[in-house]
Amino acid sequence: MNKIIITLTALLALSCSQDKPTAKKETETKNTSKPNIIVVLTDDQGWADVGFNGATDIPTPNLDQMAGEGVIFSNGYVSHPYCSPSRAGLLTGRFQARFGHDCNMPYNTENDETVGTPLSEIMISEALKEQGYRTSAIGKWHVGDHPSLHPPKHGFDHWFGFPGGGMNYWGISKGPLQTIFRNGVKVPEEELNYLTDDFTNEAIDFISKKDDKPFFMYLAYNAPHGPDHAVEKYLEETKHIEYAGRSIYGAMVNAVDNGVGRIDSTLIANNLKDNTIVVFLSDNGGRGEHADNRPNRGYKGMLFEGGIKVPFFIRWPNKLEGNQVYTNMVSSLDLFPSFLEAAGVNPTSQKQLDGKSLWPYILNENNNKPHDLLFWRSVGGYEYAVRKGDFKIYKSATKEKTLLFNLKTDAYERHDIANENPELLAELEAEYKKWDAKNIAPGWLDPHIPNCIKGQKRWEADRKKATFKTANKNSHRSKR
Ligand SMILES: [Ca+2]
Repeated sequence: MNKIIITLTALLALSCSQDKPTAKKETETKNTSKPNIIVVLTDDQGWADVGFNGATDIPTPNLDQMAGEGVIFSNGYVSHPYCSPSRAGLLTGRFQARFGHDCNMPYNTENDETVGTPLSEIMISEALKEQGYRTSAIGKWHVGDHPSLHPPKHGFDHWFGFPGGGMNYWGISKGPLQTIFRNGVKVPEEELNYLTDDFTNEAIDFISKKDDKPFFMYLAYNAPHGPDHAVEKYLEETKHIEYAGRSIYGAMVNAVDNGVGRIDSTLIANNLKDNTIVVFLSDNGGRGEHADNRPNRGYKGMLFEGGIKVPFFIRWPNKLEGNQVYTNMVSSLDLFPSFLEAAGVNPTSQKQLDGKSLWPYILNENNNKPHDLLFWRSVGGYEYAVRKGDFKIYKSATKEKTLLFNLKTDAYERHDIANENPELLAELEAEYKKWDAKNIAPGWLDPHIPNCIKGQKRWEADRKKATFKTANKNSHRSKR
């Protein structure tokens, strides 16, 4: 057995709370036919906010079961620490800096067709459509506000969701970016109950349609991104969490888990489970409040591990054995070439792709690492990071320094070893420059830089406040 594949213990022999029909293998689609593909993307979910990564407070029984039936990535990264650019990378299979998609779309203006992932970029949906797939995008879009950049223009046959970066969970319309559309037509608000459930229902409808074609579904829940809205059914599941904010956040995660479980039951009921690839991941590290990124430092927006390392698994019963953890680093950019290969296309035929097909690695056919190096660039290099093996540099704007960490001995990135290792620092800086030479400047800017500066100032002020001595010091002492 490959030493980098570790068989999971009973930890992952987790039971599922749902009753599921037993799959009848003999009626399954033949192994040789093109697999269906579902990407479940969550929004701002922390690394440790799933049971399969150690959460003990938020119940995610369905995700845990499915992760246990596939391969969990313990060093799974996205290509950007926040929403829009990360999605642009995932959907195109390219470092989004290649086409200047370094920032979220500006919030305060009406954006035109020049702001977002341009149509000249090929998305997974388009490549799979060429291979005979029917394609669906459900949930949050956020890679192009303008109608000329919406999912139907990027190769999706079916679209149900909202164009912008966030929205209330009740489906109440507020301008064109926060309105639920189905194939470009506004969905009446009375048809919507709770978006997480609404997205699940739409996904089940799409999967259940009888069709000879295989399908590709990009199911991008906006949960557990703010605003913090939940319904009683899910709040009931997290009522043991005493910290109210996390109990609501946990309910939002539980709603996703419930949805994914219902989708899995649908796959089983339609004899599709064995030949359907299901990938689950978050679009970036957990949000600053209520999420848990431990054992990683930092959160969404930062290039510490907490901003870019995400809960991530892949399941394909026809090909992949379950109970595996793959520990080498992989990227969300690897999904596009992996899907192409699964659909029977040589992934190297698409020269623009930056990722690698993961099948040879996770099927134990190739014992090398998929990546020697991974790179991150935020807002045109305002911050950047490079990971090579166990080492990582992080040019942190807020810390005003390029930090160097050994992730093998210091998973939490507590000890900056840059000063003691100038040669290694210089080597990784040179790798960044070489990689960045192929990128272009950001096509537009967002408020990330002022937000980072504000966040750092608030952090410093809070810590300083903690040192203020109060006049009651002596009286407090005398009481003891
Ligand atoms: Ca996000």
